[in-house]
Amino acid sequence: LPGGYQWFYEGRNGWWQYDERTSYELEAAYGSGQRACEVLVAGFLYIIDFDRMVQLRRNDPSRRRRIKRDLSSIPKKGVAGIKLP
Ligand code: V3L
Repeated sequence: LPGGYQWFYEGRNGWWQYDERTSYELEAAYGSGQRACEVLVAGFLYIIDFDRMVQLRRNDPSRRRRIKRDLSSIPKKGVAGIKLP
């Protein structure tokens, strides 16, 4: 993504980077000024709320995670559930 940025979602004790395809979807929606968008990840539909900067499972909004757009160089757990070595 431009400027070395990436999208992250919250894990138990750190941040996970979104997979590449979803990152591009988020970046396109965010960059075009949308306040929210919907993505399909690992079989679940999630609402991405850019006002609150959270991800919510569409059929169970109590499944909520913080998200952020940050430099790809920040400490992270891995990418989309695949742990960094
Ligand atoms: N991209 C990939 N997988 C996701 C995403 C996403 N944006 N959102 C949720 N899941 P929930 P630790 C995460 C997975 O929110 O040890 C991590 O990727 C989510 O995976 O209740 O807590 C790890 O694989 C979870 O397995 O809808 O940091 C795993 O949690 C499942 O969807 C453990 O990470 C339900 O998440």
